[in-house]
Amino acid sequence: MSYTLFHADSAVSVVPLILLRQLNIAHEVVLVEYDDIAARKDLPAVRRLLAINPLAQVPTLLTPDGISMSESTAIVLYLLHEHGRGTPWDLEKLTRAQLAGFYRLMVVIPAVVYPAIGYEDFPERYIVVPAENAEEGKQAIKWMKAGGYQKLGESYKLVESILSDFNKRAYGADSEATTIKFALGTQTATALDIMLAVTVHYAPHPRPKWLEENCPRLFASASSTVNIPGIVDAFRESVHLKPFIRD
Ligand SMILES: N[C@@H](CCC(=O)N[C@@H](CS)C(=O)NCC(=O)O)C(=O)O
Repeated sequence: MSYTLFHADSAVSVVPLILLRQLNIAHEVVLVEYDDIAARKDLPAVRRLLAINPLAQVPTLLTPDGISMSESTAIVLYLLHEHGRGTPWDLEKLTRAQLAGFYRLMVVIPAVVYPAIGYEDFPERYIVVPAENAEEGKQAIKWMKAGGYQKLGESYKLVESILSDFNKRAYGADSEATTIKFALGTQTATALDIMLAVTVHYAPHPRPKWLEENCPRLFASASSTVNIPGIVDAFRESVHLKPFIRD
């Protein structure tokens, strides 16, 4: 029995997809269309997904024991726990300080950044417009989208400030001037870098310019990760995840 990953092109499920590949874990991918799951279309793959996750989210991962897992951070931590020991992705390699930064950001991303993506991309999901107020509803959705865009920018700037503060505290004030390749100042990428490398693709438009101008540290470390041989393939395969590829 192997893992089964429910995955949609250009979705957050690219994170566990990269990790499954990096850790050489046997897995099957069930590809779903994002629009089909959002519309709950009556299709075999969508029915299979709904049966194990009522929110029909990607990623959803079925473990070899038949346990359904959602939430990218939970999935990443589980895969590292089960298969990461002794690999370049082993969390044992991190210092205490790096581990603190790792856990904080692994939760901040899905708790703060991902919801803001939804406010901007799908404002209509968060507002119920009575039929007789259809016109005002359109205006309200426009305002909600504008507010979502603002929140989205704030959430990326929050990640930038956490990275900047972390690096100053962990490595001293001069660390700003040194070239730190990966988010937590490690020599090789961590699973957090994979998470950030995917997350940067949903930053405010224009991408990648907005991120480079507003979040230079995040931009630099995520661009390094996107372009790692073996990881870059997952971005090349995706329709919308190309702006950070260097070539
Ligand atoms: N907090 C979740 C977010 C996953 C998520 O919302 N994924 C989106 C695609 S990027 C999704 O499946 N949306 C389906 C829907 O909302 O209907 C995680 O970190 O895995």
